[in-house]
This record gives sequence, structure tokens and C-alpha cells, in this order.
Amino acid sequence: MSTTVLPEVTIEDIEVFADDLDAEKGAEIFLEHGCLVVRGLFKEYAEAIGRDIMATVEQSISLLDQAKKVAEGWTTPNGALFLPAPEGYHRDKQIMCVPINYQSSAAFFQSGLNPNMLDLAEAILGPNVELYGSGQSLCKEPVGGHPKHLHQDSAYFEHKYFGPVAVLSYCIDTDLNNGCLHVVPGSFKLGQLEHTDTFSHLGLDPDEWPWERSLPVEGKAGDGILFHVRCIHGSKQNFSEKARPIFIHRYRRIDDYVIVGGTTTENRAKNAQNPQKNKGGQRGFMVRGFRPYESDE
Ligand SMILES: O=C(O)CCC(=O)C(=O)O
Repeated sequence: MSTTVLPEVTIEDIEVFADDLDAEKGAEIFLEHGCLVVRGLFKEYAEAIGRDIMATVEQSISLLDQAKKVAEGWTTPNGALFLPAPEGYHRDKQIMCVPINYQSSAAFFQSGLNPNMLDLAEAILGPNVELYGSGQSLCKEPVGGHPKHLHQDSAYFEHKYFGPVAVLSYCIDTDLNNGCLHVVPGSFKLGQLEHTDTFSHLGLDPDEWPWERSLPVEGKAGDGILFHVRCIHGSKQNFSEKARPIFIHRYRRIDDYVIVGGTTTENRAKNAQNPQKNKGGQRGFMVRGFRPYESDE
């Protein structure tokens, strides 16, 4: 059990502003706390991305009659992931993962190339930076939409080296009532923690990691929250009357790669028996610098 006492950190300690951004200062905060809030980072894209996310949500809901049961819940043919809806909801399933990506939304892809964000990624990771994955989006439906229990993303994709820097952004103003992100500053220094199976997949033991140990980050549409792959984070239910969409980009060093991935304790333990030994085909689009030739051998 981790009884480590982490430093008391306030929002002001981890907050900077996009219209007056000093990337080196932002990187310093990130490297100290494993997280950083950048007010207004994706302000100009939030509305368009929100529209594309909600169109994808509607499309996913219309495909629910073709949903297939999987270990994590149910998936529709377009790749959405659904979880059981809270009691009393007008449908028995609610969406969690929205299958929007750089291939389907121009606004989403363009936001991933935002110069302020790339300056931060470079200041944190060094001169050569690639995108990890094709972008991610989660939507909490109204009236109880799923919590995402506190977890480290490295439970899902543990990396060989420093790991990815994620940036999560709100598409609408988001507070404690509609499911803002919570982070645990300093937790990225605790190493890889043991996770269990929860309603929202891999999560930390709530007795050891209650929400009170985390810092809620309320914010406006377009605020960006950067966090390290081992920074503990999560978000509570959406108790409002309106959907709460968010989008995530991830950046990493060009030599980094996933060594063990998983979504349940069972499939992760199985994958851990045979960890990935080299970068292999895991090359993302370059967003800063240059990738020299490297063999996969
Ligand atoms: O939807 C959220 O607020 C949390 C998302 C998250 O924690 C994750 O994707 O790792």
C-alpha cells in the first residue's frame, strides 16, 4: 500500500496561460509535478472538435443495435465503447470512448499540431517528438455518465522510457458537477502502481487512492491539462443535463515505445509475460524534429 505523502499542491502552482506562454517555465512545472494546466490552450478548436465528437457520439448510438460484447463493455461497428448506463436512464448503455481520430476530424488533427502545445512538448521531451496514437476522445453522457476511476495511463500502455505526455482538453466548460479531470501532482514519481478491474477498467484501489487525494481541475472549453503517463488522474460522473466531451493528444520521444499494454488485469498480465523488446512498427507522425533511419532488428 502506498502511504507516500505527496506535496500539497494548488491549481495556481501548476497553472499557466496560453496567451502568455513560456514553454520552458511550463516544462519546469510539468517535470516537477507530472502535470500542468494551460488555460486557453485549445480555445480556438474546442467548438469545432466538440461538434465532430457529438456527431460521432450520435452515429455510435445509432449503431447500438449492432453492438458486440467485449471484455471492456460493448463496441459498435464504428469502434465506440459503451458501458452500462446508470439506473433510470432511457437507454441501457452509455458511451465512454468516442471513435474520433486524426483520420476523421480535421479540427482534431489540426489542434494536435498547435504551436504552443508543440513548444511545450519539445521543452519537456527534447527536440524530436512524435504523436503517440491517433487521438482519443471520451464523452460522459448526461445524468450520471460514467466515472473514470483514478488510474495511471501506464497501466494501459507502459512505456520503455519517459512515456507519453498527454494533453486533455475540455470541449465545454467543465466543473465538479459535469466531471472535470482530477490529477494527483507528484504521483508520477511513484513508479508503476498495481491496478485492479473497476467499472471503468483498470483503476487504483479506492481505499488507497480516494478522490480526496486528488486535485480537481475545473476549467473552460479549450483549457488543456497535460499529464505524464504515470500521473494518477480520473474524473467523476457527469451529473449535469448535458453531455461532457473531451479530447486527448499524446506526444512522446521518437525512441519510446509500449512495452506492455492491457485493459483488464487478465489481459495485461498475459501481455506482461511477453513484453515488447524494440520499437518495431510503433512510429507516429513527426511533429517536431527529425527521425533518422533506424532498423527494427
Ligand atoms: O474522461 C475523462 O475525464 C478521463 C479520461 C482519462 O482519464 C483517460 O482517458 O485516461
